[in-house]
Amino acid sequence: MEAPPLSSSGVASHLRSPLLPRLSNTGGTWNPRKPCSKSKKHLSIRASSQDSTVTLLDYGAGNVRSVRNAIRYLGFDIKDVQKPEDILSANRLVFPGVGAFAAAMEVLNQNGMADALCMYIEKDRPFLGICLGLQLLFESSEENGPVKGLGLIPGVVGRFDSSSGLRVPHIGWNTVQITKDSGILDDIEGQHVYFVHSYRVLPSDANKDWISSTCNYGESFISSITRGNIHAVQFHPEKSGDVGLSILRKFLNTSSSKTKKLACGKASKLAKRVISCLDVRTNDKGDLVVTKGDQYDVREHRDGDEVRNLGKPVELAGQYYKDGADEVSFLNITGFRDFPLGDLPMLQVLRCTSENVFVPLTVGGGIRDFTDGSGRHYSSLEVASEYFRSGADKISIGSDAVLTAEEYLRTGVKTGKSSLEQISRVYGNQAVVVSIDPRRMYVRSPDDVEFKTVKVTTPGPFGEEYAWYQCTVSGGREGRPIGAYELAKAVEELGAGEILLNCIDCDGQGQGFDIDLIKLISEAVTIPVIASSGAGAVEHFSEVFKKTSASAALAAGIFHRKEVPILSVKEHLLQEGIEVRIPWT
Ligand code: 1PR
Repeated sequence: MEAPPLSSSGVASHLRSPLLPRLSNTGGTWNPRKPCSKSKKHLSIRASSQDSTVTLLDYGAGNVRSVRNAIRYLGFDIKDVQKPEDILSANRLVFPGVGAFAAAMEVLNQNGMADALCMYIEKDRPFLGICLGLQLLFESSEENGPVKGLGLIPGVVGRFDSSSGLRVPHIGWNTVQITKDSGILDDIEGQHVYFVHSYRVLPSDANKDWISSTCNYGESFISSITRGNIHAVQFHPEKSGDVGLSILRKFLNTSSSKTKKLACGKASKLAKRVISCLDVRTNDKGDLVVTKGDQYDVREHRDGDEVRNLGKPVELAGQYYKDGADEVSFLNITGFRDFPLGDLPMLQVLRCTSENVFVPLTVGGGIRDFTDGSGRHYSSLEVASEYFRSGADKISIGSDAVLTAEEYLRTGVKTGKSSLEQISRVYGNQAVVVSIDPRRMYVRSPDDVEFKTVKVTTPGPFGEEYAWYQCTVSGGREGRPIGAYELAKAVEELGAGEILLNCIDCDGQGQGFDIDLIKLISEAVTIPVIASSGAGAVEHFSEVFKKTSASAALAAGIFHRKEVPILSVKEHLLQEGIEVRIPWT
């Protein structure tokens, strides 16, 4: 099957919700300058009587499964918007905007959705916009623009300024300053909520009456708006654990007895994240299990050389969520040789996990173009789309990104055709992680290699004072002619939103992170870097955050072997003066 072509919006037609094909059949063309309120007269508000039903506006450009799951988890049914009248008859409308601004406006402007939305909001009907669902309410966006928005609130959506070293996208758990009573954000002062975005709106005199909270990230930006029954938030309540569920619960108006009162928190800024990683593969009996290697070797080397089995992926992910993990990552470690869409259990793992885990989920392994035995072609975009549809918030690309970066460095040309470029264009770079699997290579002098070296803290076996970090593919099986430094810089240019930085030498050793490597990479790029490999004690986490600019630390074995609970890691970090999210219990 050939991948369907991208539309002018950049949204592949196969990614769209059932709404989209019908909309595109109207023959309407998108006019970015078209105001949203031309043909309102024939529309009328008609409230539905179904109280337990939430109407969801999903225009099909990304993962709204998490929002669906959170709404269902809170005991509500979902009615999908199929036509503008469904917006007007909604009792409560949730608009979890995802993807790019222009693509969203294109869809909304077709077939009167934008008009219906404006009318619904102007009539003060209960509305909750999330992320892009907030930004679209403003006048215009600079994202691939200028592009006109719904124009209901004065203000322009602009990109965070990374010129002075601010890491963009703004990914992670940050706090908000409440500026007015909104009814739904009462409990979140001093608590962390999850943000993931590169664009934001600044407060101004013209929009100040709408603002209910601001957030500080390099500058103060609008994190929520409220007027009457109209609410919109820049962060993701559906990914903000119990704090986020409490916001959704309040919006959905469940009885107050069910609403837990959150303790007032002390959070004040962007938290360093602690991520739990589950390396997943099929064992020799054909079961999908969580495994863990020593320097990437996952076999026991006794009892028949079996794949180490550390538990069931869905159960472990659920446990880590309860224990306070800020994110959960699944790495399908044999994805490089198996076709991931053939790996239905992995998709099922994502679906089941996302029903009960309300923090971000990343999935990696095997994301690349693929032609199966019968000659059928699958694009990497299709593979990623299936992962997003199944509940992933971010996808992680390993081997394929190495080959893409090599090609880019050789030719100097961005083809736009690589997995990395295509997925980040359609889903946004905040949804694309590049996973690097480097191996330390000692050298006597930086002149010995063409790649960037570091002066190592501990000299090599023959007294070598320098090392470069060689990238590998296929789960560390093949070394490539590119260094981690060169790769990191190249993939940032190609559209990666985050780097997951492993180290084969440290993996599973419990001796601490490779500080030399993490310092090198986190200072080379302006996107967030996740330090990975080697955690064996709580002190290793504080060390990596104090000595490097890593935004997050990922660990596997220490948690799987139950050596240290996630909460103990966080309490230690707090004692060391490092801000972390303490989940509400
Ligand atoms: O190349 O796009 O198919 O992606 C494959 C993905 O699977 C990559 O992200 C790669 O890192 C991962 N992978 C491949 N083989 C292995 C293996 O272990 N044999 N796992 C593997 C890598 C590394 C970490 C690990 C940390 C923390 N695992 O994610 O969890 O090192 O471990 P620790 O805290 O116990 O030290 P593609």
